[in-house]
Amino acid sequence: MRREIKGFHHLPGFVRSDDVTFILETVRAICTAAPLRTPTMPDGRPLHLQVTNAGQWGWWADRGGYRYVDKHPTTGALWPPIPSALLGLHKRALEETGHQPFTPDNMLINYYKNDGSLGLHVDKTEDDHEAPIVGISIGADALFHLGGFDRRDKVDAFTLSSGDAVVQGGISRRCFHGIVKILPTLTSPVRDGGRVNITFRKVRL
Ligand code: MD3
Ligand code: FE
Repeated sequence: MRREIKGFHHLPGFVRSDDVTFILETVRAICTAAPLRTPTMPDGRPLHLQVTNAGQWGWWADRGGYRYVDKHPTTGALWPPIPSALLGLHKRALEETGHQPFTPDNMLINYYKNDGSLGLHVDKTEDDHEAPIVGISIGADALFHLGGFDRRDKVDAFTLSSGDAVVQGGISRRCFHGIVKILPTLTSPVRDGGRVNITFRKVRL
C-alpha cells in the first residue's frame, strides 16, 4: 500500500531484504570510522537514540546546540563519504515519487535500541528547506507519527518496517513528526533487535 499526505510518501518494501543486509554492513563500516554518539538537548539532556553521519555535513547535537558540522566532533575526522550504492537508493526514491534528482550532502544514521524514541519535532537545521528528505528504515518496526505545522495538530500514525522508504517533499517537510516507540519484532536483521534509520538530506544551498 502506498500513501501520500501533504507531500509525505510512504513506500513500503522499497528495499529488498538482501539489500537491507548490504545497507547494514555499509552502516556498520561508517560507524567504525565515525562512532555513534547520543545527542543531547542544549541543556544536556540526552535524546533516546544514537547518531552518526556520512557525507560533507553531519548533524550533531550537544550543549553547543543542534547544528551541522563538517567533522566528527569527538574524533576530529571528516565524515566518511556517502557510499555510492546508497546514493543509488536515494536516486530511485526520488524517481519513484516524482522529484528531480539531486546529490545529498548529508546521510544521517539514527540507531534506536528497543526502548529508543524521538520526540515530536520539525527538522529546521538545514539551510535548504526545499529539497525532499529521503528516509530508509532497517530492523525493528517503529510507530511513526506525522502531524501538522503546530505541535498540537492531530497526527497520522504509520508503522515503518524494515526496507520501507519515506520521502518528505512539499509541505510535509515543515510538519511535526517523531518515533513514538520501537515495536517488538521477532526477527530483525539488526543485532539485539534495534532499529536503524538513514536519512538523506541537502543541508547547504
Ligand atoms: C517527516 N527521523 O532524523 S525519518 C530525523 O525514523 C527523523 O529516525 C525519523 O525524524 C526516524 O529527523 C524519521 C523520516 C523523516 C525525516 C524527516 C521528516 C520524516 C519526516 C521531516 C518532516 C516530516
Ligand atoms: Fe526529523
